[in-house]
Amino acid sequence: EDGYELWLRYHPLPPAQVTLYNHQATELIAGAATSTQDVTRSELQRGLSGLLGHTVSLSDHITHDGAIVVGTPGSSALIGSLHLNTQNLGSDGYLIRSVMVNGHAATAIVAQTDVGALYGAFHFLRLLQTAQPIEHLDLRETPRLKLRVLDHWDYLNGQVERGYAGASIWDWWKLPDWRAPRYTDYARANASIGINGTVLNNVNAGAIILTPAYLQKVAALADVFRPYGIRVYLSIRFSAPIEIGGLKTADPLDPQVQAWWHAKADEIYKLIPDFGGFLVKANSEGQPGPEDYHRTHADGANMLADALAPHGGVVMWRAFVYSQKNPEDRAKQAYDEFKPLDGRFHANVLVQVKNGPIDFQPREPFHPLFGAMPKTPLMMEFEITKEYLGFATHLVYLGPLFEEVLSADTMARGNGSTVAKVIDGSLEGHPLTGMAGDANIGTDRNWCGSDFNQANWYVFGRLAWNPMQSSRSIAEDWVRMTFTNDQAFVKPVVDMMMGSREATVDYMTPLGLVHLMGPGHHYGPAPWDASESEADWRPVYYHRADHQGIGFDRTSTGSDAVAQYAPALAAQFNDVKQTPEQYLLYFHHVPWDYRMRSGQTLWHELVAHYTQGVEDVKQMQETWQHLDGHIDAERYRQVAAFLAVQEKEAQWWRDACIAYFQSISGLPLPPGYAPPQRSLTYYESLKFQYVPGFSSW
Ligand code: BDP
Repeated sequence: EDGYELWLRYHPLPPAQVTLYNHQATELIAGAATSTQDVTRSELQRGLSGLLGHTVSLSDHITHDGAIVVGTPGSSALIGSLHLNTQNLGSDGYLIRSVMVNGHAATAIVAQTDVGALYGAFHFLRLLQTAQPIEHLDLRETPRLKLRVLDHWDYLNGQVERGYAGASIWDWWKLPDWRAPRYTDYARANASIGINGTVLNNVNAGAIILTPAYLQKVAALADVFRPYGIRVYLSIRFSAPIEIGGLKTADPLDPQVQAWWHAKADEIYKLIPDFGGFLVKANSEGQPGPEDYHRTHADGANMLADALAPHGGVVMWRAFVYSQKNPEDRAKQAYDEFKPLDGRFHANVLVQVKNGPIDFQPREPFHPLFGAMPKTPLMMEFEITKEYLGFATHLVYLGPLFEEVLSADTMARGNGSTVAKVIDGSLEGHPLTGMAGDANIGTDRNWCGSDFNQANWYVFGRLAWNPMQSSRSIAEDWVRMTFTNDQAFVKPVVDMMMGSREATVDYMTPLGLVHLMGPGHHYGPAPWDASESEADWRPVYYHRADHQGIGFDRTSTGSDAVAQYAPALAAQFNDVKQTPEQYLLYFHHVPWDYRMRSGQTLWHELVAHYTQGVEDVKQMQETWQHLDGHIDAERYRQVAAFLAVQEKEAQWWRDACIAYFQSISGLPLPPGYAPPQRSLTYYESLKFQYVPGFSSW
């Protein structure tokens, strides 16, 4: 098996399971009057016949016990006659109910819209795939977030920024004439987890995507995705009116510029009536933006929003601003620029905020903008691709990272004001809500560069549907669907996944350290590095280790970044004793001999964490070794090989970081800890060329 099927792996279930399910899957009653109904019906046919090993016949009325009926009251008289309460299901929700119809037991998958029914069908298949009972069903699901979107960092030349799974899956050259079958499988996978939007191109956008030839290509993709309830969005270049419009300016308050964007929006919607809208990275890392004209982010976002509003489109305006405005502490910039703009954005703008204030690190505190802009819908941005967490080869399940952020308490409206409640709109009553994930998808046969990376795409979608879910239960579903229901496999693998992120934090950046990765490419350790042109791209800027101690002082006597959090949290983070130790060096510069809660010195614990990270990876390898034979050899072997890479690189991380920090602290290793295998000079001498996702753009 090569992993292409992802979690939609409809292989025959064990015979005992099939016998049981056969009673509840005797026939399928599903309309095919619309394209969405059509794909729903074929997915159920494909899934059921794959899982049960025989074709489930189609019927237009119920003739046996065990029928499966799918659709909406509006499109099916049979479903209408069931009088199920479909109120409040909204556009995407669904019911799955065991019902009696004319004396026959049946399962009804019912929604108000075709897309809702499609989501219900995928959920029903998941029940079979994960070996759940299906005879007394009473399920009701509605998404908590409206926009559930993948952001592709794909360039039109086929490269994927921070992509570790091959090239871009969009074959722009052959579009619009050739619509690769893979696009349909991509849509199926996304719809199966509720993803309903895709931004096709990189946030570092060129203007070309907005030219007529490319819009035709975009429209072809939109046609493929439409039956699956997926809208396309585009990243736009703010200066496009100059580059492809022949204007002299891109000033958002200039009437000609406004007219250009209005006309561009009209042109797009003529081709793509359900176009989603624009994603914008402006005045960040060299991108153009409204500040080039002394206008604010709100001026820029609103100008685009006004052009899209007549068509129902939205603007996702990123808060990831990053320039040399806050040299003292880069962590503060987004809050400083955006907080004053709260209330100034038009109704169809979402401000898209990365989960943490630095940049998708293995661990950092939640972004202080969450809870700080009550009048603005804030959209979460997670990075699914593992730019800072070992690329494709390290096994790191991101569910616990996402869950940690979503369940963090902003205290914006007292206890319980979690980030999840900020982004689902419930805290401040926003109807427009969303979550974006920077995709980890490429042309590799297994889509994501490794089998376990698929779990990160999966958990993102499931959490975007409901950010209150537990990442463990999602991992369990994924393992069952992707590999097997064999409990002897499921339990240890889920445990391994759940511990994998903490292991990575330990061998890369424990105790609140961030951004120790190699310059630019972000591969491997380089805590010594000071070569980058910008101060806040350099690891030494972040850890600030000196002979006395280590850590970034963000307290009131330091950069005062703590003040960007709600007062109760600010007070907690300001106090070294109250700060959770996992964020210690993020908020405080602490002496090497500082006593930790364990009674050990900081230096001792730092070494202990680095060492523990390596031990944990060894443990993961051992767990996997015991599982040989439970799954196919092809996937088994690749995971085993990648775990060996991870072990080697965890050791490298540990040794390089300990060697470097020891050269600064001047302290001996605590007793019982092995010295680094090589010298600091050796680790510093390592250079990397053609690193994936980086070197060629
Ligand atoms: C950084 C990545 C860079 C992205 C940037 C962004 O290194 O490639 O362009 O984020 O999100 O983490 O805009």
